[in-house]
Amino acid sequence: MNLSPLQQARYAYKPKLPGMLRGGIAEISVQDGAATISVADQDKIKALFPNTYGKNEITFKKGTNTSEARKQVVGVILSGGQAPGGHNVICGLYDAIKATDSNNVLLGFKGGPSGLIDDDYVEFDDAFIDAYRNTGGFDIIGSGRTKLETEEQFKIVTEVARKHGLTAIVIIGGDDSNTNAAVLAEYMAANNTGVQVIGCPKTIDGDLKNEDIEASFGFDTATKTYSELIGNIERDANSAKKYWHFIKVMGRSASHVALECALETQPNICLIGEEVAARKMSLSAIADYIADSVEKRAANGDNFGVAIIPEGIVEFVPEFSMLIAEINELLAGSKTDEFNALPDWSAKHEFIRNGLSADAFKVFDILPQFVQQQLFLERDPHGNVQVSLIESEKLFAEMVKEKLAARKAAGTYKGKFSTQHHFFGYEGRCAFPSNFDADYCYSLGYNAFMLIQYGYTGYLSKVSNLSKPAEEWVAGGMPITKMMNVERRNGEDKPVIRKALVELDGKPFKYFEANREKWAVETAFTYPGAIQYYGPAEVCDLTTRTLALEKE
Ligand code: FBP
Repeated sequence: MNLSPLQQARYAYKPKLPGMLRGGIAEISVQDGAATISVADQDKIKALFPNTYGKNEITFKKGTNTSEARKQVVGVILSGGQAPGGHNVICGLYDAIKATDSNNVLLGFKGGPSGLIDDDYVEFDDAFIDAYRNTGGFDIIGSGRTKLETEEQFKIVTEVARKHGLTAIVIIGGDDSNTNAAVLAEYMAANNTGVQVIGCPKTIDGDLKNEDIEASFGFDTATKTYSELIGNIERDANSAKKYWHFIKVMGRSASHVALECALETQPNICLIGEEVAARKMSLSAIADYIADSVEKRAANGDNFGVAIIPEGIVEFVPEFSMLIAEINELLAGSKTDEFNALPDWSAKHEFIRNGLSADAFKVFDILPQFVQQQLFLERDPHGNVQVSLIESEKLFAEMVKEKLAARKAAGTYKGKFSTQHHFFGYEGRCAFPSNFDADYCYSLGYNAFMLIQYGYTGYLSKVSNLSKPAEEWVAGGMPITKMMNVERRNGEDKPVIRKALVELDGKPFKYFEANREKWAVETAFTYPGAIQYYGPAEVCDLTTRTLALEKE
């Protein structure tokens, strides 16, 4: 294999563990905390999880290891979208397993949760693991989005576990995957299989966090990668002084990624989906808001700027959600075939005009034609609109252009408006993990094994106090049921981990809100530069602005 110099150097990097996990397995003891209850719907969650509900939170500390010595055979899966640091979770898990007993075994099930169903696995050894230390990506065993949720799937997993003598399964995933980890843990306990299930909090979207989990892994590296690119674009914009750049950043639903990038780079505009929903902003109001900044900057002679658009934005616009719901209805069942058989776009447009309510058609009608067509042509296997494919960065650039043309005609705006468009998503999901993510992920994996060794199940591996140096981090575990409530999903009440949206009264948003009017008019760009792996800790080990502000 050809290795880049950085890859070789990163192999040698020794991730930092929380102080309490340093000094060897024999010196890690456990301290029981308070019993837990779920964040809401306690009676319902308790009834659904009779074997795993209400357990104590726990913290590891230095002391004599009192866990029972037994051979451990652990299976691990990566679930959902890639996030930098996933490899290090597996490396930390492996190191703790082998440090406890070299006869212990770690199996990696391939391609995500489906690997557990298909019994497609690899047994890790030192050489295998060493080739992935401190690297980005999930290619060590691959990932997938199959959901482990049905009784039938659980029976197969139990069979696979029995075949390999698995004592535990570690699920590295987001809110949905960890919800499924809790359900699997309950099933395994209820059926006396002896298989423990532990989750690890992953997602670049940053929406798996709560009073216990301070950050999901991958958010740090992904936002730093996007912020580097956005800073570079800002500098280009400020050099050329001729383009407005519309930059969409990933985050399927919540706007944490966009907000963090804005805090890092101070762009002229950053939309926050949660605010758009709270203020019930229309598409036209959003376009006016951006056009105001363009106009004010143009009055100062600055015909350039940068606007950050979160990937999930359109779903937060109430009128747009209504339009999507009507389109899904309009093309339900055989009507898709009828629509597809129409000869051209003008016939299709007529079909749409006749099928939508007057209000929905009004919204449809203000959309640029390429977005109108995207709404109808790119559909998921269930026939639903694929909102994530909508090029919202182009949509808003186009709508702002129309607003400015009207303002020019009215004589209020005299500037020039040329745009460039970008989408940053996949660029950040497999970057070499920052020191923070390399350390955090390794710690999560190492800690996950301590939870297994001490016999816990249905717990999320928890490492907190993350805004402090790693030495001061606190390692422990939290029953996943504590983070759950009941929500309506696909017409059914389901126990799920509550997704964390941007809090409009939280410190990160408040800081942004207090500064954004200035940023909208002045050129207050900041240039974070590339992630640094070697050098002073205040440059290399810095965590996100979001976490720093939350922990202020
Ligand atoms: P997870 O929630 O699984 O961590 O994935 C998040 C994400 O990176 C989103 O930001 C993005 O919308 C999505 O995955 C894209 O994934 P895919 O290419 O599978 O649609």
